[in-house]
Amino acid sequence: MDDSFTPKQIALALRVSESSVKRWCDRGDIRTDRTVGGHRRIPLGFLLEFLESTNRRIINPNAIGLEQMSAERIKPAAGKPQASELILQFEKSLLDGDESSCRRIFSSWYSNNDGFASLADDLICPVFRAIGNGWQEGIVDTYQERRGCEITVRLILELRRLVDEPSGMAPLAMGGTPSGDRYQLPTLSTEMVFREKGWRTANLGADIPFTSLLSAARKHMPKLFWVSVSHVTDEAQFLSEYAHFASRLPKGIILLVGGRALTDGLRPKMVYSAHCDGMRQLAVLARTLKNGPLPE
Ligand code: B12
Repeated sequence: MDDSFTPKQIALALRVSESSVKRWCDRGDIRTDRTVGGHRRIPLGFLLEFLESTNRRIINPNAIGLEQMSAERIKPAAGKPQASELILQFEKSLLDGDESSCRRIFSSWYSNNDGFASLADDLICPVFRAIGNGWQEGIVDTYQERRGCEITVRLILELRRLVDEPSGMAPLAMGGTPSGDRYQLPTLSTEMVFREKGWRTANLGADIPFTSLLSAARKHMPKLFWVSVSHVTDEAQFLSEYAHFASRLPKGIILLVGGRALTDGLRPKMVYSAHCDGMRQLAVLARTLKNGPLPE
């Protein structure tokens, strides 16, 4: 097999348009060779580099004759070969709305890996990233994305029931997403990680005004309050409302922030006690803080 491909082959393999692939080649996102006649050719190594750096995956390996190749060679950076298979299956099952298949993959991943953090960081997050890219490219319909979220929320809640109820003495972690942010999966995942690490938890849900988040914190006095930020409509308004919230949060409550929308431009303008990029990092923090003293 010739280990280099045309943009059209790559487009079929990734299920994106050929013009997108050509654009990526011309922007240098995918390193590209040229034939004597000036046509673009993408060697396998350069394709793998691109997949790793963008967390994309090959959806249709047959298009580039990769069906013979070991899964190891087409895996995303962090996954095991077996894991990459499950990732592809999970994405397909979510897009098909096949909840039973999604449940099987969820359980299999959960029992073979180290806790919920891996499920969130290594399965849910990359699969939804791919679904988001598919939606952007127009090959995933909006209803497929929404239904995928609904299914995933239900599966997480099913898992939640399996995690032992923490004792009444356990510290409380509470949080949600602010106004305009409708993303349920990140805040629900945050709750799961705390719960697994033995905290009592209260996920307040999505799209809650900062004034109301503050009321909840004052009423229940959790040890930790998380603010999950996946979407910011107006940065100036967000920063002003956040600052008001953070400055009035009762002293001693640990303020944790996280989420895709906390860019390097935004986050330095916020005051908080801790920030995590992902659920694995959060799992370490949750374990460390559980028995630790409250900060001054
Ligand atoms: C599902 C989805 C939606 C759904 C969510 C429904 C629901 N019930 O939750 C809805 C319909 C709300 C939606 C709407 C929109 N969406 Co949307 N959406 C997505 C999608 C496909 C998945 C998001 C998700 O839940 N991922 C799973 C979670 C678990 O992964 P994660 O967010 O990356 O979180 C990880 C880390 O960031 C971290 N983390 C996250 N939060 C927190 C919090 C704490 C405390 C901690 C410690 C860690 C942490 O840990 C997580 C696990 O590893 C993404 C694609 C993508 N790249 O993610 C697009 C995406 C984010 N959406 C996008 C867009 C454009 C929109 C809209 C603006 C569309 C529109 N025109 O209306 C709106 C804005 C919505 C709003 N006002 O909130 C774009 C954003 C582009 C950009 N660069 O800004 C994306 C990237 C799709 C794309 N490729 O174009 N969306």
